[in-house]
Amino acid sequence: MTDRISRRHFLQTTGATTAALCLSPHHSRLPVSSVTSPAAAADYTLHIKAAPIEIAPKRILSTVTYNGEFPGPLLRFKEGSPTIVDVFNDTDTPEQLHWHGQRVSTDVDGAAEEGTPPIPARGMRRLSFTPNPSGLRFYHTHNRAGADLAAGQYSGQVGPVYIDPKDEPGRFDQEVFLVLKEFEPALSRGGDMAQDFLSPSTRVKSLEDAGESAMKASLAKGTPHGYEVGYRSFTINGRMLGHGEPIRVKQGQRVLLHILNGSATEIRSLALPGHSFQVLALDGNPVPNPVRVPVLWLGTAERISAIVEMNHPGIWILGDLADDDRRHGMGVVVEYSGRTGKSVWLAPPAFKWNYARFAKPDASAASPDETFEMTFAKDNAAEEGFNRWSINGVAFPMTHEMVPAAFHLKQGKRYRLRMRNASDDIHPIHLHRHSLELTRLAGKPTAGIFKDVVMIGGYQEAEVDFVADDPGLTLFHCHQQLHMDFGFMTLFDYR
Ligand SMILES: [Cu+2]
Repeated sequence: MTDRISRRHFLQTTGATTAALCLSPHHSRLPVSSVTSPAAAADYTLHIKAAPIEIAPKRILSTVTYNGEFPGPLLRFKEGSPTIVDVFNDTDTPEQLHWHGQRVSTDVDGAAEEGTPPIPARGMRRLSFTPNPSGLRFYHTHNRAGADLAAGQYSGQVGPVYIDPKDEPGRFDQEVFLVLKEFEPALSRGGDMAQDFLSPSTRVKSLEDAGESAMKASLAKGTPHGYEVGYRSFTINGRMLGHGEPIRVKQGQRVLLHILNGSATEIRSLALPGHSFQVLALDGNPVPNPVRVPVLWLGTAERISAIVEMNHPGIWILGDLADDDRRHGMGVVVEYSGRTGKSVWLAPPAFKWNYARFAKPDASAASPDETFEMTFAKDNAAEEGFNRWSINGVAFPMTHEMVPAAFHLKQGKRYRLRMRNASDDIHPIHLHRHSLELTRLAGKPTAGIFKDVVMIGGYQEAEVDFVADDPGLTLFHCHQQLHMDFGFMTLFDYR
């Protein structure tokens, strides 16, 4: 990368103007605000395009991908070194590419709601930005899918980003990136799946009463449950369990796993029989207390970086705890050298997932300058059979028009979001372009865990803080595609 940067610098300083880009009539859109020098070479080039992907022998799907691959290529950046990425849209639909977890401008971030220009159909955008903060990030489409299960993140538009920090925490022998993703979605009226893996599990009676009575009233009117999405096939790095390359290890190795839940809608879990995970980072951000756990849980769009000490030789399945999903592909084989035979799955001991486990027990968070209350509610099957979601009673409009911000920030101030979930679903809540510090989970205070997606349990409360340090419209939403597409969004702006 050093060579390319010095070449770019050379071209800029010598005033070279020769366009290195192939500007066909289809590739005419170059937004001025994000252009550096047309003569500079891009560090990465992405093509959004439909392509066949083989998830198992003779099981070939067609989906929209980055560069014809699933997952999209690993983009590796150096913290603080400016980069250029050219994104070509080879489809007939305008696209948004979101740099999830990075602190970038609204012009680059990739959210129409913030005013990011689209990557035009059959056109391109050159994106110029300084990658930060370091750690495991990712890129994905930010298009609304609505009822179209081929669009948005139901497609194959997901790829990992790793921003190399100045100092890598933890010694390791091998680094493995794992992208978890389901394919072949379908709608069902199956109601909600119970999910009781979060700790603390304290529910708030008033939220439960409100949610349950709203649901009862809706069902009493004869309205069926709103649509949910299920999947026929499950993959890690685009291959169903048993059909990809195994993770090949040697006894005594320390393997650093960078795991990304690339799902549009699902929460995932992972265990490796006989092994534990030492969690170094959540959503790419190092945790204060990197303890070992037997099971990992990741809401939609969450990431975990964890070390596994390979000290239990055999042929094992690193897989999802849900038997049905694992049998339909959600797993990858871990193979010790010199071992042969069939891969083995063993269910792990019962274990509850608590983010605060990775915090320093006595840490306390700074006081906020202002606190915003937010109540999340579900209006059963209210939008053509889909559940409609609201924040403080307002469902984000499903239009292409820009919507005014509901919350107003002052630069440099610290804000607390007191989130109250009046539904029985777990919501992976995401804030664009900022980091969230977890300050209270189901009534228990905590501090020092920084994330960009936070799961809030059914009928639970959680509090998260952020510092308004990246001016511009800032999108806040549930990352579950069915929820964000049907109202579960709002905007912050800066005064
Ligand atoms: Cu949600």
